[in-house]
Amino acid sequence: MAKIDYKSLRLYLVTDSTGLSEELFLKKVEDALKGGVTFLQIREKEKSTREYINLANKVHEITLRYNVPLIVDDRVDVAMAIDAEGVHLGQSDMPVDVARKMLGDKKIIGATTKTVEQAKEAYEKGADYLGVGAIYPTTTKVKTVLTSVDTLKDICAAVPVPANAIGGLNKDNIQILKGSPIAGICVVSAIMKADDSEAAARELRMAVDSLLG
Ligand code: TZP
Ligand code: MG
Repeated sequence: MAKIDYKSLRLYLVTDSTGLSEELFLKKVEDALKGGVTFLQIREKEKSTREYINLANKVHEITLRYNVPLIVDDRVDVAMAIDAEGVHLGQSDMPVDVARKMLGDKKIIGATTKTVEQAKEAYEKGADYLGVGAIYPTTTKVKTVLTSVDTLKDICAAVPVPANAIGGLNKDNIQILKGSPIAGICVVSAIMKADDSEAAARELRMAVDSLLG
């Protein structure tokens, strides 16, 4: 059986705790899940390992209640420490095949890819899904370049694993993805920066459901 149900990638929230108290951050995470987020990645760039593990454990308690997979950005050690459902690896992180050896076959491994070549390599090394972007410029702190929708389509056609679009996406601009065989979208700000993260997730979920059918 496939580890990931294709539809579970539909609305993928990547978290950002910057500027939020822990209490408000955790509330936003839970609100987002109430609003219809289907997949969740904890992404922390500034925290110490201990802080990352502490926060990830708290997020995991919430995601388990909503039956939504929790993926840890970059850090295979943190993912193992909290028994997360998986890890997400960028092009400068641990190679996918190395992570696969450490995590075993049951865990989910996602990979960021911006070209068909990177996508094929990630798939061949054992990635379960791909994140592709940035589709639009992003205000989230990330080193990235833009990826065209044509490249996104080429990636979807080149590999049998599901791919999600990421980067600057919100309910008003995802029409550009119409006709791309993506599994879903990944967002940070559209939900994390919304005053009401539950309402934002709900509206985004409706928009992505109507986009992808
Ligand atoms: N990778 C490519 S763009 C991006 C990441 C992590 C950030 C997306 O954030 P936002 O706020 O949805 O543009
Ligand atoms: Mg990374």
